[in-house]
Amino acid sequence: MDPPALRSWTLPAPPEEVRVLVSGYQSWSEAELRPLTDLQSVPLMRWRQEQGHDPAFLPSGEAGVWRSHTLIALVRPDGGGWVGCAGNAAATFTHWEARAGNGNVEVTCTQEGPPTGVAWEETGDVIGTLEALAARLGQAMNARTPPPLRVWCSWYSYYRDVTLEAVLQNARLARDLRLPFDVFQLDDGFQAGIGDWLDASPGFGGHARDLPGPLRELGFTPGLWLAPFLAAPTSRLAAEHPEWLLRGEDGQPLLAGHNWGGPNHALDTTHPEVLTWLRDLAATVRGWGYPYLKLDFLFGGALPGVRHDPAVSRAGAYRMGLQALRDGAGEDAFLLGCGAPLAASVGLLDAMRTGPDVAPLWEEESRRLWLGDATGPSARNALHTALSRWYAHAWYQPDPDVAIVRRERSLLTEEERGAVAGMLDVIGGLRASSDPLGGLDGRELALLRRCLELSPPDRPRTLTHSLGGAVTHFGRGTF
Ligand code: 9PG
Repeated sequence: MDPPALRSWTLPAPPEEVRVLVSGYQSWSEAELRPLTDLQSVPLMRWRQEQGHDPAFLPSGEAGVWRSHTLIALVRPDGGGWVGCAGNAAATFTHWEARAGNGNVEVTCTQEGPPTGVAWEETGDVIGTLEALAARLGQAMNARTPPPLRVWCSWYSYYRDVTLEAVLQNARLARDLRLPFDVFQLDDGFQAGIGDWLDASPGFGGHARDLPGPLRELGFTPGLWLAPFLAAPTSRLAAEHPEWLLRGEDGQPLLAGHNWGGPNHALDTTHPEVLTWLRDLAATVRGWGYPYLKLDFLFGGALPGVRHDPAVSRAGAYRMGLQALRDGAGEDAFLLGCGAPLAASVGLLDAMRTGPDVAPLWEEESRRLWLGDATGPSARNALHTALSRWYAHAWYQPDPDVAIVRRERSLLTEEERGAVAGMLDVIGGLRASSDPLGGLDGRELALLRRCLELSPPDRPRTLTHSLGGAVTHFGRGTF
């Protein structure tokens, strides 16, 4: 049952003239300026719902109804409109719904967790108002915005077949080519299982603790990927500590999405032993020599479920888990979130993936059309989503995901690869690449160097967007 409306407003605007900007729940969720009368995608498959949405506040499936987390903007053709934004997200999820009415638009705001203040403003300048309200939330939650970093990540070239030697080979090449990376980050594939982070996968050809030494010698900061709130049903973690798993009303461990060829469970981050485990895990990998952690699939810590401490809200439970990881990794660790509730992470993470995964192709609409899933990996989805969340600069360093400059094993055209570089420059935040550096020719390397240039973010001048033509006017660029 839906919670009661906290407040509602009737906007005197014809729905067919209004566009809606939603923020989306977590990193991979849909977030773009769209005509209000369009249909907000809702995935047909249940396991996709958990991975892209808040399962307790799914899109309605009705055309003309848009649901958003934390903030929402309704934009008139003249650029003015209405903006709503939560004042704080540390213990409370704030849900917005905009509904096309008969000659007007109905907006309702509900909250899950202890009630907190929300701002609602009519404005002639949606861009400025949204930025100001998002910045206020950032201040209220002590946002961390350290300088951005340039990262090489193993995922989008080696995927789960990554080896210790492949990462070192790329790091040696980066050093020889004087590519300006700060961090070399090992992604998924090194570990024995999801949850079993301390044991090596036989295919990795070594142990993750053996990588930081040589990486340091080559001049790079070592980075490591973890999905610390998940546990595969086949993991040693789940077998040894079934009482740590987050459960549903029926007492069964909850389904926390479906990846790596099977379902996953999530940890109950209000359980004192889980908090100790998370703190020790982060301290252990920090001790191996990793001060940069990419913490992925974090939505698992905020799923609706029956918790050890039932008095803690979902946002509160999620932050208890994050705080344990922060305590273990240390104040000076650089923590990047991914697949993470966006606003509930402010103050505990240094950077955040603000879009779905990149892929070596521009656009892939079949998932949206056939499966109702707007969160599919593509360069266009990743960049447009990150652009549509430009205000997140006040919350942490945005991570728009890696640039792909290689021409081999990529469907991106010359023009699209150039557009990626231009959009990254507009977005600001982290800069990352995953291309195998050995295969790049002079032109590709030149483009990579361009993509790695750190630049301050632009702010949009107008919020113009056409999905078909992939047009967004932001600051300097038109793409
Ligand atoms: C490692 C990868 C990389 C990548 C992350 C994340 O919705 N999904 O089904 C979905 C699956 C995987 C995924 C993103 C979304 O990728 O974003 O950078 O670290 O995990 O497994």
